[in-house]
Amino acid sequence: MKTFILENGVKVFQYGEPIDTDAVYAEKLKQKFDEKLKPSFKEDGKAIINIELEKEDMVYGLGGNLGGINKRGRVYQSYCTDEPSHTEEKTTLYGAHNFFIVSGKTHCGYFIDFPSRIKYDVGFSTLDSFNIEIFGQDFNLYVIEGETLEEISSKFLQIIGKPYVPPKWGFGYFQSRWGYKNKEEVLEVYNTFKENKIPLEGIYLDLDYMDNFKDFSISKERFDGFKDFVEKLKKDGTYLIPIIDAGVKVEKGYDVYEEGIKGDHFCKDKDGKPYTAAVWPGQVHFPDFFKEDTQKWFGSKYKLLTKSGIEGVWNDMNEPAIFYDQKSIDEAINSAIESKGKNMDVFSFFDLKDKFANLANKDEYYKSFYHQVGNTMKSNDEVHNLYGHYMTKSANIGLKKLLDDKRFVLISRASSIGMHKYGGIWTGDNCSFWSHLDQNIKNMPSLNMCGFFYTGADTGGFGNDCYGEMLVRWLQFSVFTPLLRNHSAIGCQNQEPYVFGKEVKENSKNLIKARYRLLPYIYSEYMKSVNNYKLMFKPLSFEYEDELAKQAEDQLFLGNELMIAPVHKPNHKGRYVYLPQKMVEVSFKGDCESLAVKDCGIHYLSYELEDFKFFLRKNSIIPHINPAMNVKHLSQETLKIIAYVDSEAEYNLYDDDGISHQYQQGNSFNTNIKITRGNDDFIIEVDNSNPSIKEIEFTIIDSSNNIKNKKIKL
Ligand code: MIG
Repeated sequence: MKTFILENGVKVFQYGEPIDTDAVYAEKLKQKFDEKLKPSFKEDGKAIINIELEKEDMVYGLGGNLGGINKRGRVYQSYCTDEPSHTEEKTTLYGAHNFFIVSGKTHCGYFIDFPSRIKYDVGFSTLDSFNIEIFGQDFNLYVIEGETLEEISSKFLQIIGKPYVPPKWGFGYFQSRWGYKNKEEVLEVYNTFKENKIPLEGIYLDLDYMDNFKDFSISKERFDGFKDFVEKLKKDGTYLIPIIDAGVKVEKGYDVYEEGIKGDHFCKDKDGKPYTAAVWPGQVHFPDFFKEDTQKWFGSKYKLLTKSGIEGVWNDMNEPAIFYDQKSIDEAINSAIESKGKNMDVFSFFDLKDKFANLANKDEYYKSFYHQVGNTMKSNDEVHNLYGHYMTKSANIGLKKLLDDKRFVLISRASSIGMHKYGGIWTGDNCSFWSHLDQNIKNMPSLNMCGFFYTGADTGGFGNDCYGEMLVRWLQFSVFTPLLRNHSAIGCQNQEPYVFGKEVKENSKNLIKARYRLLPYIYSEYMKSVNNYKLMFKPLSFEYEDELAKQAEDQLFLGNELMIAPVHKPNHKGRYVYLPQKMVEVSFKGDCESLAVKDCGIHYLSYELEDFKFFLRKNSIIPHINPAMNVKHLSQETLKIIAYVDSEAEYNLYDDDGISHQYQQGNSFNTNIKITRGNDDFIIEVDNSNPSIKEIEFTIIDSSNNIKNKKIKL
């Protein structure tokens, strides 16, 4: 064991010879410490860590896993998996997010930097024991100490580096569906949004646009004239975002396949031949994204899309998902043939059925192909969780070059900590279930803790049939999430905001407009979180220590100003909300807003389908603007302010060009607004460097529900 310290005081315990995972960049200085958690190293090659849990301890983090904000009482695994059924017993989904905080009388954060399987039993088998099984003995353990949960999260964000930043248009509303089968159908979606005056930032293109599921190909039959189509929509500020899958189709004459073979870019089987498995295109090879020249090569292929005007992509199936390999499907087919005509006993029947049912994503597949990691070959299993991470790194490198340093939208399904630098993630194939809306709420702060800021779930649910009430409720929450995308699976009920009748259409439209109204705030909070290593979404318990705050798992702070408390159950006309302090309930109805001061405590508040509500914290200010059909058409000329001022409130509205990487050099606009309560009036001070803001309209409420309106020309 070796020990190090990082500049911000984080302690590192190095066991064995860990593989570089691209997660932590901070410089390590040698220093001696006592072990904080003493792993035991087992003969089977695993390492075990055990943390005793006190009754009051809570466990936070673990990113995109299912379960609560408090992770106690469940088992989780880090092993990126294409798991299309997010039911309660599932332990692993698409991400490997190995950061968590144990919080009770004291708080401590831990990051296990290891690229293969880790199993967390958080007080499941034994109530008071947190048992961690690491499937290897070479890893770094980071111990992050601090006085508060916010301090620990912040220190962790510092050592993993700043999250990916999309262009400002990435914060708009996106429509998506697997099964928009041709240009005409996509155009119809675009036109229907227009006719109904529902804002639309872009449309995601799923597998349907490709020629035979081939990466970097466009179907001539279904998407002829792709470039003109892309450019035409873009003129109006509407972007198309095509999908790219991890596997490259094995097909003679197909350029990506041929180049991949020639350049030795594919993962190898045990005999050193390109590894073959089957996914959407049938047989595929997987690019070996662990090799730098493969990252560069694959990244450069995105040119086929960027040259048509594309400025955003989504990377899918990069766990990597495998439907079957030849050996396993042959075995299944052979046992079916052998059983033909036989009187099978029930167990043989189940065996046969399972042979087919369990073909996808078998453990043995991941042990049977290899990556070049430095100078050695490692089985995918040994470095499994880095595959999607490096695919997204490859796309990031490629797009940055191809788009001349312009920002782009890039999201990935699989991820591990470190990938947050290169792209965002969506939370995969959820369903149109109320419990999955609830899960979406719980995931936001956990994902933030692990560095994933540009994230959101498929609004309305991916699998199963959505219906009007559910879509509206989902939007009432997801209009706050940085990635806002309504996506659904082929074969399910369509769930565009206009398909469920007039009322749902109007309500959805108002909610999407509310997103555009709040965009300056959402963007500002996103950028400040990135720049200052802060969480954008926080559980209430990060600031309040009372029992009700700790249990409030369906309410979140967004920045320091807002608290959100969405309705996530059917047939409700409102909900109980816990206010840990005095706040103002803000309701947007159409273009008007109403404000009401609420005392600290539990309230039953009405929240109807035509409402949009959030809570403004005491002594806080939020900005908003008039909505528009997309970011290109937004104007900040008149900035509007809602403020709840008891004594003094201040807000710094961050803005920048929204398209370049200039923000990294600190090129930004700042509008600092300070409101102080004087004897009989409010004193307003504005310090503004944003040339696009010409006037500010204030609505200020005090603790006695008195409202004042003011206007300032700049
Ligand atoms: O096997 O591309 O999570 O968003 O629509 C399914 C089709 C493959 C999984 C993604 C989903 C996408 C779907 N993909």
